[in-house]
Amino acid sequence: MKLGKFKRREFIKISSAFLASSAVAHSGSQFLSAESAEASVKSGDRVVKSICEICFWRCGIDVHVRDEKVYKITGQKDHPLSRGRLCPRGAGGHGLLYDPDRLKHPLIREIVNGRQFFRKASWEEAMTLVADNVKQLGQDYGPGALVSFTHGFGASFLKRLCNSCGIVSAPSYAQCRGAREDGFKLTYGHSVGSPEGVDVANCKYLVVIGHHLGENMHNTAVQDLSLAIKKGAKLVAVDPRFSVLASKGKWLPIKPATDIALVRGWIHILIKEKKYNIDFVAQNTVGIDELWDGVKDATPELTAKLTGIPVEQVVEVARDLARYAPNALIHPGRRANWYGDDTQRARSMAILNALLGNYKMPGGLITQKKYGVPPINFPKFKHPRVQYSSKYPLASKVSSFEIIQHTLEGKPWDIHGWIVYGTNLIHTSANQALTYEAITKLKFIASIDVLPSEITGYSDVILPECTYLERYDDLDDRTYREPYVAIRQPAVPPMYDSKPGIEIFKILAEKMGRFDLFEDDIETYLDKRLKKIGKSLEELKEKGVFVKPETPLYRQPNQKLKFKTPSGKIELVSSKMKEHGFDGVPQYTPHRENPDGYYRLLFGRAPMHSFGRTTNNRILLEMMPENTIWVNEQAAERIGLKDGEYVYLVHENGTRSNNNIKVKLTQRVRDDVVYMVHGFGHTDPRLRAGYMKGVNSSELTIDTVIDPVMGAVGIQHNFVTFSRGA
Ligand SMILES: Nc1nc2c(c(=O)[nH]1)N[C@H]1C(S)=C(S)[C@@H](COP(=O)(O)OP(=O)(O)OC[C@H]3O[C@@H](n4cnc5c(=O)[nH]c(N)nc54)[C@H](O)[C@@H]3O)O[C@H]1N2
Ligand SMILES: Nc1nc2c(c(=O)[nH]1)N[C@H]1C(S)=C(S)[C@@H](COP(=O)(O)OP(=O)(O)OC[C@H]3O[C@@H](n4cnc5c(=O)[nH]c(N)nc54)[C@H](O)[C@@H]3O)O[C@H]1N2
Ligand code: SF4
Ligand SMILES: [Mo]
Repeated sequence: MKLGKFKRREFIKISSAFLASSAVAHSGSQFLSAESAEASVKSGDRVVKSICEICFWRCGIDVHVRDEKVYKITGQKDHPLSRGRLCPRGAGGHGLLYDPDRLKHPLIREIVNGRQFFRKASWEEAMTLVADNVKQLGQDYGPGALVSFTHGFGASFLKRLCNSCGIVSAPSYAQCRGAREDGFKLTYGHSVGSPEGVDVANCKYLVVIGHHLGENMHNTAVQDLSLAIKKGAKLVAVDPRFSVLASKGKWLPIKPATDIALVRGWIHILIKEKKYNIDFVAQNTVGIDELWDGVKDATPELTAKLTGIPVEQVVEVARDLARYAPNALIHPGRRANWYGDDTQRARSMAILNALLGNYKMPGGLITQKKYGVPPINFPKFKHPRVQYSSKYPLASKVSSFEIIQHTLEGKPWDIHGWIVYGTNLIHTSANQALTYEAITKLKFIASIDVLPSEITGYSDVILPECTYLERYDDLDDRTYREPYVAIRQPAVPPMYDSKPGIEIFKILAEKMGRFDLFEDDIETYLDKRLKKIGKSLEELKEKGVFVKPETPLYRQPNQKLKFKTPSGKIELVSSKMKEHGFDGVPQYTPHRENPDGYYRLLFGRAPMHSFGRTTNNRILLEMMPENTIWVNEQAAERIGLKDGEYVYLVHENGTRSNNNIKVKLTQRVRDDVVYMVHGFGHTDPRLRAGYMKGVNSSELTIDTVIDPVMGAVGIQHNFVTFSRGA
């Protein structure tokens, strides 16, 4: 294919007839409903131990197979991330496997008489086309001309390929937890990690700020929360919305975007009343005096005025934190990129934890370890590389949002091609118009996905990966409180003409003349890795997971601690922040207020869905078929909105949502915000079950405020109103 053949890359909505016909063929016979998952066990059934991929927690799963069909998925007992249980999404994962809308064959964009469409292609043809474009872009435009966007565990093999020749970025840095990770790293010398290094199960007093655990359903994180509640832990939920978590404890309905002011207020009280852990702070931190200078003005009265939380409650929570310390915790949260000052909010939370002396104490912040299976070192590409350097001085990773901007601007270097694996950039990245414009400028896009998600409609080549239930991936060996290594293995062979990522990237490497980047087959590779720790693939396939015996989590009283910060101590005042001209002590700066008649658009998760990746899953759609817009009852009365009616949402800049959304009137949100679950409202009709069901919040997350420290994309300064007209 000639580069830049499609001057205007149109979104291809309906693919050719074969897709429809094969979908029909599979929809009746292979799709299993939730009821059939209840079927009792028969002799001859087999159980395959593997790892879930419906979200990024990676629980251990037992995949139950009968007559070569997956009929049930349950939680692996011995896997530390599932402990025998799954969340509803993991249990309904076979809804993805048997989704009749799955990508089934490689597809290539064609143009005939001005009409663009996808035609079915062989793997040989599709992969040759990808390899030729990759090589050509490199020749014509030099290093960095091709970049990759990846999300999900399966991306490890693409990373192996790209790390040596291109730029890889994931939306989880710019749009999810980047600011949290960097904020904690600046303070403690290490980030929080995923799964988070927190000992919630043993916590006696837990303050959670804008992290609605229970609706955001990370399996063992929720199990730990239930354990803590059972043991009598007190909970405080700081959220403009009465979350499920808020219903289990104290609700502080904070005015949005004022959280730094609240945390500064708490720091003020702890220092003023000398209720912080004076010994711990003296031994392990630097900057307490400067911290006090920096928060002196954050009186309880001012805090109450800024946040809308009554002064007595501000004081009560601060004192309770001190009373329960060191078994008290300010949870670091997860999706932390909100308002453009998020590194500072994360820093403020990190500092408050330090004052409580909860580091490596029951119920506090903990550090975690890997099981530690050494990697196999493959040779690297010796390509010239772009020296990526972010314009944000303390960015620790590549921002996917910045890469999209670079693509559009053509600087600091030329980007002409994207490889997109496992991330639906259209619905994931803020400011859709920017993404569309960047796409128009590109000469080549290849996407690797399991579903015809929106991004694939803009691609030149679509490579259908088989689902996580049909493939091996690399070993899961990441940090956790109980170090473990787990296996993902196929429960059933790949359906249709789909392939595992490892095969796709091996073919691509070979087409680029590299035969030494991958083993001949994945089983040999995994076995070789496991032999390095004296184990075998056979054993891991059988057990599913190896867990290290007890590793100590807590510190001894007065144990000397060392931190990887410039001072070697916890930095209450950050030397690096100061060095780069930022406040060493987090300050609060007021944010934009609602324009008249507009409501701040907030969003979050629902237990039965993961973003847009499950909103075409028939099993999960049965539990939650669409999202709703939560509107405060009094606010609705003022403007005449009725419960259950469908409305369009209109952004301040005039953009209207593609679809309408059902109104849910409730007392559970403040009257200055509206709230929806993110991930609904697919606009690609190939996703037949999820097409136009509800609204996608990303259509309205248009305005961004970028964190000057590390580039986090704040997307919560978007204001909407309602329209009944189509
Ligand atoms: N407006 C708004 N934007 C947000 C958020 C928000 O709340 N609101 N949340 C942000 C957060 S926290 C995150 S983490 C990101 C998430 O962003 P994404 O990870 O992009 O989320 P998804 O929309 O689920 O897209 C995942 C894509 O991977 C595909 N996929 C699923 N399984 C596989 C697989 O096994 N192999 C391959 N190759 N593909 C697969 C799915 O079909 C889908 O196209 O979004 C961020 N963006
Ligand atoms: N079921 C399910 N669970 C998931 C996921 C999923 O898709 N589905 N995704 C996973 C991923 S990748 C992530 S990052 C996490 C995200 O989970 P969280 O970290 O909990 O983030 P959100 O889901 O965006 O929820 C944001 C919460 O913050 C509140 N909020 C909004 N603005 C403010 C504010 O100004 N101040 C305060 N204090 N609160 C505010 C909202 O009302 C909402 O309750 O969930 C994970 N768990
Ligand atoms: S939390 Fe749920 S969706 Fe996420 S990996 Fe575990 S079972 Fe799967
Ligand atoms: Mo996330």
